[in-house]
Amino acid sequence: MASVRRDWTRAQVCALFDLPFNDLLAQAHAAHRAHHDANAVQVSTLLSIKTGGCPEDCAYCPQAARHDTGVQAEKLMSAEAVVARARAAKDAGASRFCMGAAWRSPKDRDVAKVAEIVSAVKALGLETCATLGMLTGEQADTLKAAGLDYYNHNLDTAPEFYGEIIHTRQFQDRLDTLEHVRNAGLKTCCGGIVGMGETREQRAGLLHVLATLPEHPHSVPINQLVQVPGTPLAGTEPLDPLEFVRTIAVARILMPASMVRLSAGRSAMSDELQALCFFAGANSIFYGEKLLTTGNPDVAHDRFLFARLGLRALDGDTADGEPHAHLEIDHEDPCCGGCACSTSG
Ligand code: SAM
Ligand code: DTB
Ligand code: SF4
Repeated sequence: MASVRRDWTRAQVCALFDLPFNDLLAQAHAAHRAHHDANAVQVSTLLSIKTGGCPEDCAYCPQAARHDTGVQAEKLMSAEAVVARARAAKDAGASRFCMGAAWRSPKDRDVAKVAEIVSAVKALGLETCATLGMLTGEQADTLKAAGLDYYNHNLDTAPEFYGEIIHTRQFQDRLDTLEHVRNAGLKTCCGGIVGMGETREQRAGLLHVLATLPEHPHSVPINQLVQVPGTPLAGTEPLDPLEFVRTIAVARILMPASMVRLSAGRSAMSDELQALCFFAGANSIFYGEKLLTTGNPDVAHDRFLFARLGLRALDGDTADGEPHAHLEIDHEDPCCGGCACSTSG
């Protein structure tokens, strides 16, 4: 089995990006097969438990209060309402439930409320993930004690590009929270966004930081920018789709044992592009018709795509031990017919 290294140099990461496409994909797919079932994909469902009104100025984000995007600010949902959504996600086939909140950094009383929500969702038998902004060490401990499995906190882009995208916090703030999360014994979910006008060198820079953290993130979400009107990044030149595949492939080679998530942006991708991403090493997706505030492919469409590719949904991740039982997906399911896909009726 290919070894898991944390001593990559940035030049080595750039050299991977520059490989001929077929050589890069062959190397990535071999790394993928050495560490994972190549036909199994972990599925997470996202819910925005506290929406909009965020004081940060992340240029990509529809939830920043200062961006006029039409997102209505809503306060933290009740535990009962979140549990109802988590139960529905589980019934639809998700194994992990990710709860997102548009906070810069939650107050201790917010964390206490989220801890209650986490315990209730965990009791359904789902893996739990939360993304709440910057945390203190004590707050991370509180969430761990409540049964939280994963904390999502993205580095989002290369250190040298960060200041062009976000002005209200520093790259180092993100690294500090990740340290608190690791120290609490939580699993980390950490990745970034591509298609924000960064260079290839900067995409390599983001992956280089991720692959040289004190431990590789358990999950690495690779988001393609969802361009939302009213955000400063709306109108950015879209990334070449094959460059997106390269980014997935390089992430897979650098962090071979991690789950690489084909994250935001799938609604704008063809099935064929997603298939190439799965071949390049993506083995996790967000499943369900909504991300936080923007759309995601229809569940029926994803089930049909899985059937066409012979993919199975994983019940839990395989990154840390035994494979888990597979969920049933009916391979006779037709596509929804309601979406614009080329395979619907
Ligand atoms: N406020 C918390 C934070 O920033 O960590 C948690 C929620 S925030 C919405 C979670 C992540 O969503 C961001 O780090 C970013 O990677 C991703 N995200 C936000 N807007 C996006 C967009 N328009 N396209 C792609 N990813 C986006
Ligand atoms: C991640 O890396 N991507 C997700 C999740 N972690 C929280 C969020 C994507 C958000 C896309 C824009 C929206 O729906 O508001
Ligand atoms: Fe706030 Fe998170 Fe959006 Fe940044 S990405 S504006 S911190 S919700």
